[in-house]
Amino acid sequence: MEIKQSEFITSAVTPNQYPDDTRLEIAFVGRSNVGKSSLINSLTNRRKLVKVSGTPGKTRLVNFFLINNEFYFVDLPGYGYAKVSKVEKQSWGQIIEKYLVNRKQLKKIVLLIDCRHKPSEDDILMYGFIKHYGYPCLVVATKSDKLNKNDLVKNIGMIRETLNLCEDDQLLTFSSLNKQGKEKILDNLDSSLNDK
Ligand SMILES: Nc1nc2c(ncn2[C@@H]2O[C@H](COP(=O)(O)OP(=O)(O)O)[C@@H](O)[C@H]2O)c(=O)[nH]1
Ligand SMILES: [Mg+2]
Repeated sequence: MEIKQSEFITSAVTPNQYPDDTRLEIAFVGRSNVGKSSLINSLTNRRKLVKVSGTPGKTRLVNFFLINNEFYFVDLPGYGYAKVSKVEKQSWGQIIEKYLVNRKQLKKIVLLIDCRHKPSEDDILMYGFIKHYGYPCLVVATKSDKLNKNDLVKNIGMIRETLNLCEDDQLLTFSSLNKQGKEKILDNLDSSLNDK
């Protein structure tokens, strides 16, 4: 799949603000600073479709981008930012949950994990959430340029194990610096969009 066109459509908090559309969706989620904006920009060949590392943890919005006029990328708010209050954490959970409940056009969730670190409690909860609602998941281990090959292989195993990844869910690595893994991720998303 090649992404030729990408366009910001809207930011939403509540479901009545989501686009009134039945086109399929792929959602992206992960802790803040994991490289989510950088991944979306790389996949869409855009430098600034999504803002990279502004104030971490400050965006509590679900952002919809129309891709190739065919489907949406949905950028979910990042989590795990240490300085947010309990109330903010609750509102984050509610925003995510409202989106995940019953989203028929949602074909896959891309969960981003920094390849250098063991998945956090929040990452484990998020993966559980995704599986609870029954969505297929692609785990992307980000910032692969930061590790040598041996350590990367080792950490991929560790991430799989820590998340207790089910057999159907794939894990791919990615670097926004050298674009390692970009084609495989696009192929993976393409097949999710095309299987009926
Ligand atoms: N070395 C390296 N740094 C990255 C990579 N992806 C993102 N970053 C850096 O990590 C920080 C957070 O990136 P961003 O995309 O804004 O993360 P987000 O908060 O998850 O949207 C920024 O300083 C990026 O330049 C990567 O693949 N390799
Ligand atoms: Mg971001």
